[in-house]
Amino acid sequence: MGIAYEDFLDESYEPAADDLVCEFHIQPGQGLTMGEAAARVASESSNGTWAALSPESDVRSYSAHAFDVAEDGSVRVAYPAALFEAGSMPQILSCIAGNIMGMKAVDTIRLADCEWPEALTKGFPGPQYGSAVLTEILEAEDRPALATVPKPKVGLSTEEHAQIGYDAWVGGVDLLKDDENLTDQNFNPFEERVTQSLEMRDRAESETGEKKDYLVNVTAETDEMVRRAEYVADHGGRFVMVDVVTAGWAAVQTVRRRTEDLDVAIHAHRAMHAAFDRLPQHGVSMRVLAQVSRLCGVDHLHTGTAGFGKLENEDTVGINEWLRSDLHGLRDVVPVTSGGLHPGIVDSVLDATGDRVIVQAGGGIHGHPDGTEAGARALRAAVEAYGEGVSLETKAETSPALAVALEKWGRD
Ligand code: CAP
Ligand code: MG
Repeated sequence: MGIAYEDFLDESYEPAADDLVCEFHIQPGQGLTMGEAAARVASESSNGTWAALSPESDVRSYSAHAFDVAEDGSVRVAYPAALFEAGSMPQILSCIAGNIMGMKAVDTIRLADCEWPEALTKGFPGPQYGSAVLTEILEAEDRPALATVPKPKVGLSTEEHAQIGYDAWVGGVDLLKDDENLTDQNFNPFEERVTQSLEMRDRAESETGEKKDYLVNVTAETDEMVRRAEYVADHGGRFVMVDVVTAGWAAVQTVRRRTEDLDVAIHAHRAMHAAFDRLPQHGVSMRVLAQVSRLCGVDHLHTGTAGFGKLENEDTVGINEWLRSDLHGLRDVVPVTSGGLHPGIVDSVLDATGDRVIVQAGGGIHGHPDGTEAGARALRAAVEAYGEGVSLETKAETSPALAVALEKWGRD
């Protein structure tokens, strides 16, 4: 029994319950119809190749099926669960987002969405806490949690960094966060930063009576990243931050396994996601990167500001909905809204994202004309106004810090 390209197209295919079903958007390569290009995608991402094969045994049960081929360029491909090593994200991605990304049979190809069957999902741990962090580790029952990243991103000394953390915490922020390019440099070494910042956290906690914490960037080579996560836990930290795309999914899986015993939650930053998702016709969508992040087990994930702020975002609202939806019993993930955010746009952003999110601002706090503490006060007032159903302008009448922020940055 042979396997040739055309064997992978099956317009009448009905996916089985255990199939991983992927939606691709493709632009066929020169001279190919949609159906021909779709068949090649299904072939190369499962068990076919450019040459027709005649294996002795029947390997067809491991073949993918391309179906629902639409002239607008969308196609669904169903992969039998047996093709995959459940629990290995690199193996799964090598199939569904591997060689096909560079095949000449398609001019462009976008992995837009996946439907994850229970058979694969159960190989992954999912988040340890998910939205339970908002109440189990923090005290953000009835409002979004607030986070801030000191700016300038790099170059501050350890003392300056810890002091900024303290100012932000007492101003009303819940979480200090390291920036993605701050790891272990000479001007602000990792271990010193952790101990000094956590000391400041304890001080801020006892002065404000609120729970405060620190999202420590542990991103590094995998063994070192695990060592850093242990260091954070040993010194009383309850969160680590991992830059998940640059670190790689295997590393994220390792950190998740290790942090199970450490009882620390994982904050996922997503630097470099735009290399995969910015061009809408090609690559891997942020929706799929978010799905992968949840399976691998992060507790928070940056998903953008729904079009407000400084960065291009893809489908923040739909992705947030997916992160909160049921996935065969895995915990949810808290979306983090960030990137050019300031008090004057908090209400519009929260209208789009909902309020079970972490609101993160760097420049929108530290760029406040009266400094970090006032900036934190302004952001907290803006978020509280939203919860109270009061306009930012009305709230600013009793919050001078918010009034200054609105004056400085306006409302968009
Ligand atoms: C935001 C930020 C975050 C981005 C990441 C920055 O700072 O710290 O890394 O939000 O983007 O360095 O740009 P500002 P996203 O608040 O000063 O803009 O959340 O979209 O993944
Ligand atoms: Mg940053």
